[in-house]
Amino acid sequence: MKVGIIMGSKSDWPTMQHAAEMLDQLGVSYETKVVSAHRTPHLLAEYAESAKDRGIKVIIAGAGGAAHLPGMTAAFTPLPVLGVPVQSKALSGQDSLLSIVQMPKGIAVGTLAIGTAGAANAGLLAAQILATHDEKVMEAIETFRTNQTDTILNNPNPQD
Ligand code: RP5
Repeated sequence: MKVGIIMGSKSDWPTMQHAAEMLDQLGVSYETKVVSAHRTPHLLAEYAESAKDRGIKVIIAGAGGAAHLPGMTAAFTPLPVLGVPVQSKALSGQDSLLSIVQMPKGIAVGTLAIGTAGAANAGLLAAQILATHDEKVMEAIETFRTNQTDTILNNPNPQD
């Protein structure tokens, strides 16, 4: 598996499945797992510390509320970590976004948009990172882009 998709709770899956779907579309292998920074802190350490040796190249971490998961994961691994702020009920994901994006200097987390767009783009960005060393993935991304552009150009009328 090239990408690890982790999330703080099973309740994050409806959001995080968009990252998985994007990777499916681009032919990139991945694993999925619930790993909570708060509820399973030892599992988080074990997962992040072992990820590189297991062959994972990029980690996508989604969490909501006081969303420590991406930052703590990044603290335990030198792999690139992409954080997805899950849309929380109480604060619509503003809490998740600020928790993930405001990393102090020295430990980097690449933060995506709140919700499903962020999750899909995390899958896309993970594939783009892999594509720098994988010509097949690069071709899949270029095809994805071309199809996306053609779909819009071939359907210019918003009323159709
Ligand atoms: C976070 O708390 C999870 O990432 C989730 O977004 C949020 C709520 O979790 P549940 O109470 O639904 O399990 O840790």
